[in-house]
Parts: sequence; structure tokens; C-alpha cells
Amino acid sequence: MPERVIDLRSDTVTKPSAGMRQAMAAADVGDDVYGEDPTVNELQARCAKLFGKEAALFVASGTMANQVCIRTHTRPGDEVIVEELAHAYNCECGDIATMSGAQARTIRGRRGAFTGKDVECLIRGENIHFPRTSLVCVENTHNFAGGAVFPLDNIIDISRVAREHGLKMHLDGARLANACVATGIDPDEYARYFDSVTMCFSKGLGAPVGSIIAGSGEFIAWARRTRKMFGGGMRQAGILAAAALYALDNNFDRLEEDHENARLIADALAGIPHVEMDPEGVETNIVVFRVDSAVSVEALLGRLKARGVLLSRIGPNTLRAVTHLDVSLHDAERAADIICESFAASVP
Ligand code: TLP
Repeated sequence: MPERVIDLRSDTVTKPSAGMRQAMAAADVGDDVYGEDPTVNELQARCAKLFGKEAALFVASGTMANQVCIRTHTRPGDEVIVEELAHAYNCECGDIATMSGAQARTIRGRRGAFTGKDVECLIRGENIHFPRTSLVCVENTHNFAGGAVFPLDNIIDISRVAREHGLKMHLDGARLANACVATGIDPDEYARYFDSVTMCFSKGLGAPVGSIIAGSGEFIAWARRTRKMFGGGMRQAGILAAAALYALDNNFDRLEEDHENARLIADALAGIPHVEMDPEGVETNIVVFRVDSAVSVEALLGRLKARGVLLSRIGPNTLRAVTHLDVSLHDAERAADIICESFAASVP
């Protein structure tokens, strides 16, 4: 493997920079289960403001953020409406069932998005046999739909339906920062339509660990209990919160660079005969593409790896490239060239 690896498997692979490590080392800490970690408290206050909510809660991961919210919003036996490729449904070990005792009712999205009408069709009526529909989940940006931004108009429409039917709204905003940078829409504008909103610091924002949940004061007080129940009460977590604060200050606005680099890779891919993808659909830092049966995916990934480019396989013939702060413009150009050359070598 070449010395310099261009790791496009995920934006979770970023390593904390020297500046971030310094901020972590210098953090003031206390016991956060007692609510006494000043840096965690600062992060939570800052994020509550960022999302225009009363309160916020720092948690270990995006999965914990989603599942603490789902558990806090639902009762066992409830039904949660969620898009069929959503992370909270597909990639969290069946947690809707195991951690909340709830079941999922899925919607087939269009680039991960759906409408108020789609939701309305799935809401259960009053009937003793039926589960109670209690929650709608939205993912923005949508990971497996290629980092697609969930249109704000759809969110407004869904929230109207949800309100009419007494449903809660949850936003998996693991990459909400990318959506905000791509659209110019502020985090609080997205968040106002939701009862809970999450965002990860450990993806494009470049922190090693941690996600935030924001919501009403009452919701966050319950979510804090749920976090403890899930084993997620942390102690001197200020070291991690310092990384998150550093990420907000230094790594938010620069996400635009990742989006440009993703478009560059997408444009290169679009010129390859055996690739199916629409570069126009690449709005943020994720490029999802399919390859046809003329290409051996195994051989292709092997060739790429041998030349120092890592992609992830998210389906039998679906691949994903994710740009992030450890991928420079030069890396993106080089990766695009290597991908084109490796394709040429992978087709008999
Ligand atoms: N996504 C990871 C993998 O789990 C697939 C990735 O590499 O993209 N919501 C969304 C939209 C996510 O993409 C992820 C992680 C999560 C939640 C969960 O975050 P973590 O990994 O911190 O639990």
C-alpha cells in the first residue's frame, strides 16, 4: 500500500488536528453526570443556541443520539415512520426495536426525501389492534441517498401533518452542518420544525467523538435520563466537548471545500462508461454510485487499495466516496485519476 492513503470510506475517519488536540488538552473538566463539566456545559449551551432550542445534551455517538431521542419520544409498541434507507433504521443494529421496543414503518424516499402526504398515508387510525404512530424521523443530509439535502419545503409540509396528528418529529442531523453549508439555511431554521435534532462532531466536523441532541428543556431532561439508562453518562467529557467546540469554530464553514472535492470526484466518475450516477445529484460530501456487471467490484476495490485509495461498498454493486477535512483538493484530483485508471483496468 502506498504511504499516502486517500481514505474516502467515510468522513468518520478524520483525525483530530494539532489545534484540536491542544484545545482538548487545555479543557476544564468536571463530572458531567453531576452536570459539573464546564466545557460540556459550554458546548450544550452553545448548541442549544445554534439550534434555537431550550437545551442540548452531549452524547457519545450519532447512534446514541438517534436512539436516545427515539426512546424518549416513544413507548414500547409504538410505530416510528422512517425512510427505508435511513441510518437510524438500517445501520443501528435494530435499535428501534431493541432499545425502544418500537417498530418501524418505512417510506421509500426519493433521494431520501418524502412528503407530508407520504407520512399521512402511513399514520395508523384509532383502532385497538393497531400500533400507535408516534414519531416521524428525517435524515438530513441523507447518507445512503448520496448526501442529499432534505428539502426544507418538504420538512415544513411533513411537520404540518405531524402536528395535525399529534406526532413528534426527530431529525437525524448527523451531517446537518453539511446541509447548512450547502444551502445557506441556518441550523435553527431546520431545527424549528423538529422536537429533537442531532448533529455529529465526529464526521465532517473532524472531532474524534461525540454528537449533540437539542430540544425543549423538558425533552432534554428526559433524554438525559435515557442516556444514563443506555450507559451513556460520561464523566470528565470536557476533553471531548473541547474538540466539538473547536470543530464548530474551525471546521464548519470549510465543509464547502469537501463539497467541491466530492463534485470533482463525481464529475470524473460520470465520465466512466460502467458507472451509474448523476453528478448533479452530488450536493454535499458524499458520492454514491453504482457499477454495472461488467466490473468486478472486488477487483476494483483491490486495485484502488493497492494504489492507496479507499472507498466503501454499501451494496453489492454500490460504492461510496466521502470527502472530509483530511482530503485536500490535490488528494481529490489524485483519487479521481486513480479511480478512472482502476476502472479501465477492471473491465475485461
Ligand atoms: N454513519 C457511518 C456508518 O455508520 C455508515 C458512515 O460512515 O457514514 N446518522 C447518520 C446519517 C450516519 O451517517 C451515521 C454514521 C450515524 C447516524 C451514526 O453515527 P455514529 O457512527 O457516530 O454512531
